Amino acid sequence: MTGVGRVRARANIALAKYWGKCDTAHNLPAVPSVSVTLDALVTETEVALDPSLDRDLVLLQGTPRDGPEADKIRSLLAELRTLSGSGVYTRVSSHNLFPSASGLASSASGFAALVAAGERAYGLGLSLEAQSALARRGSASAARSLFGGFVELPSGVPGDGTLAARALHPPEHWDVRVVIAMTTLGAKDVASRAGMRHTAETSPYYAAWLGCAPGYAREVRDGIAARDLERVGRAMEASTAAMHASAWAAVPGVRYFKPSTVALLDRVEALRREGIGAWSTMDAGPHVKVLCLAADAPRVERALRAVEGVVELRVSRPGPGIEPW
Ligand code: 2P0
Repeated sequence: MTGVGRVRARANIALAKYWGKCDTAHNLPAVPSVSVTLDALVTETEVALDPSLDRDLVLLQGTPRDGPEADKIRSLLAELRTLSGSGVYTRVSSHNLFPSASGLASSASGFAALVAAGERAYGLGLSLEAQSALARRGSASAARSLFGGFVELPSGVPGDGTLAARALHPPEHWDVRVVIAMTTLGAKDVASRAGMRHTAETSPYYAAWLGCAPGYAREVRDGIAARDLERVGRAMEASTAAMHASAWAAVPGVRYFKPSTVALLDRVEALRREGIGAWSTMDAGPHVKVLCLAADAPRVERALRAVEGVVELRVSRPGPGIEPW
């Protein structure tokens, strides 16, 4: 047993979206998703075994936490403890180097870093695939953050808890950028998990979402393999729109848009009319992420910075998977 694990993980952005589960108990996605891991959105986590503790101590951004988020963390640590046969609790300290819980996928990098640091602390020597399957139980999108570059998480089969993400291409496969335009730095109103559950339970468009999502994921995957930005961009925008339409049609509606969100989506369309290959996506929050070629990123960044309501911008290249620090 090594006693301490320190891991850096990065958030990822889904180019084809996950929204809805086919098995809530195992946290299995109902649709396949495809993502790119983002170099610029980093979480650093340390897990240290501490024989003096009688429960896991969870510090997020330096502050001790309890409540549902800490419970999810403790339940993953309990899994790792069971696998190790150890009875020793841990002190967990995790820092997001970007705004948390506002639609920037902090749960993805957070749970990926937690599982990877925890399995090192307990000296388990788990495969990346096994770590990905464990991280998925914390947050399905976290399964993808174990890997760098372009990553796929297939849809689940109810009852099969082994589902993991897999790497499709390394970061250097394609020199694209994701320009992240943040429209607020606060936490979002409706957490992803609650939003997708409510969509599945009440939206008349949820069935339509389940019907179209696998085709968009295939198109995104094939477009990435061919480095075809327009093909990826069209399918990504369609996936985003279908996901959000299903949520919006829930009763009552789950709507993540702010006025500045719509202004950004309009600006991206206008950029295309100006001849720039820029394509937008959104997650469970009001920010807009724009996929473009590296050479166009400065122009895209300038254009988005001028949109009213944009409070911060980051430009990210495809990033690596988990790494020790
Ligand atoms: C995604 N999102 O594919 C989609 C697109 C948000 C919109 O995965 O319930 O935190 O913990 O598995 O992974 C966010 O949902 O949800 C998410 P749970 P998660 O990136």
